[in-house]
Amino acid sequence: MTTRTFRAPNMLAALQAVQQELGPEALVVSVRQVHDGPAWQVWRGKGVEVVAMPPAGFAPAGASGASTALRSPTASISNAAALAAEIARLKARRGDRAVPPRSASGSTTLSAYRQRLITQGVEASLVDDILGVCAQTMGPQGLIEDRRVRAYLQGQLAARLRTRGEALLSAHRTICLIGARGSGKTSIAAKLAAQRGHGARQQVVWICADTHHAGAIAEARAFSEPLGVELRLAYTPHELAQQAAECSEADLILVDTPGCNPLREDEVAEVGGYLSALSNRALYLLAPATCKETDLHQMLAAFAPFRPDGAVATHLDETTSFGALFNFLWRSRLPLLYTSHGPQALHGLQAGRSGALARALLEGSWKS
Ligand SMILES: Nc1nc2c(ncn2[C@@H]2O[C@H](COP(=O)(O)OP(=O)(O)OP(=O)(O)O)[C@@H](O)[C@H]2O)c(=O)[nH]1
Ligand SMILES: [Mg+2]
Repeated sequence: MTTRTFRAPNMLAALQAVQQELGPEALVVSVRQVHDGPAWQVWRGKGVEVVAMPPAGFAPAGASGASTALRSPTASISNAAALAAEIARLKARRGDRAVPPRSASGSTTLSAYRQRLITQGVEASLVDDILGVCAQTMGPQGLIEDRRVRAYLQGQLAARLRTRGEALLSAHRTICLIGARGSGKTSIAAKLAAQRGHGARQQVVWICADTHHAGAIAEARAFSEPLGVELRLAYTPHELAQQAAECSEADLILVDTPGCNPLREDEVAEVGGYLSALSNRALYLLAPATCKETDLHQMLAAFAPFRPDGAVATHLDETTSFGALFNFLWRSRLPLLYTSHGPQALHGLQAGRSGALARALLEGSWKS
């Protein structure tokens, strides 16, 4: 009887093609790895070739694009379960990850998502891990449904991130904001003051420790006064400790620090001096989504001895690329505490949601 040859990027896809062409009763006569063929070079330059025969009395549904060849059987695999076992054996021997299959339409569903995530800048090895798990878990039918694949990938990406619940966040009584110049420290102080003071009617005190840079005090005043938030100034770490001690009744103390270049020891030491002055404080590291990943790690490394509690992602509305931020949070294991997506003091602050960042990676834009 005539055998037919099916080539695909992986075993599951090959099996799916066999079943589509020859029906579920098809007889698989051989399976082998192949190393050529441009269709799957996007993955690893390897693919799978399955030779199968239609069952007795099989009537083909119509013409197909698959190549046909006469072959003698090279293996005695006669059903899908046996093939699956053979697949597992071959994979284990090869030490390879599962490779996403092609959809029936010919376009590679997971390949498109891979391209999207790589373009976003997500670490390639992580992308391949997630897609491999997706391919194995969802099966050929599930992979054809874009909606399901997307939801699955979003869940997998989100699972790589850590966040803190609202209850834990509201338990932070003294919050120090640190970060590069322009990263959004003062804006986050204003947003938190608005949310917790204006919104939740808590007593908020704003301590401005950024007292040496031109305009910083005036800016702090411009934000705090309309919000009815008490503003205090700290010119030295000692003054900061005193000011904080005097506000022991406040529900929330916000400490805005000077912008810092992590490559400048003197600047790190200056901010570090303020942080050391407070014994019981939460430390929020500002992480602009517009920053390179290495810059974010540099900042974290500079302040690691002060044990940051988490990151506040800012400027999310100013980019279409979220891979650097994602990689940083994933690699550092730093919880995403808050997100900011706008310059306005009263808007654009949300508790960190891993799903929202995962979604931004897949959609290329931030949705509040
Ligand atoms: N679009 C957008 N703009 C933001 C966001 N956060 C802050 N900004 C703007 O970015 C600029 C810098 O923000 P600041 O809050 O002053 O930053 P900073 O870290 O206090 O800066 P320095 O005090 O100079 O170190 C301001 O114009 C803000 O309005 C955000 O999430 N989205
Ligand atoms: Mg500032």
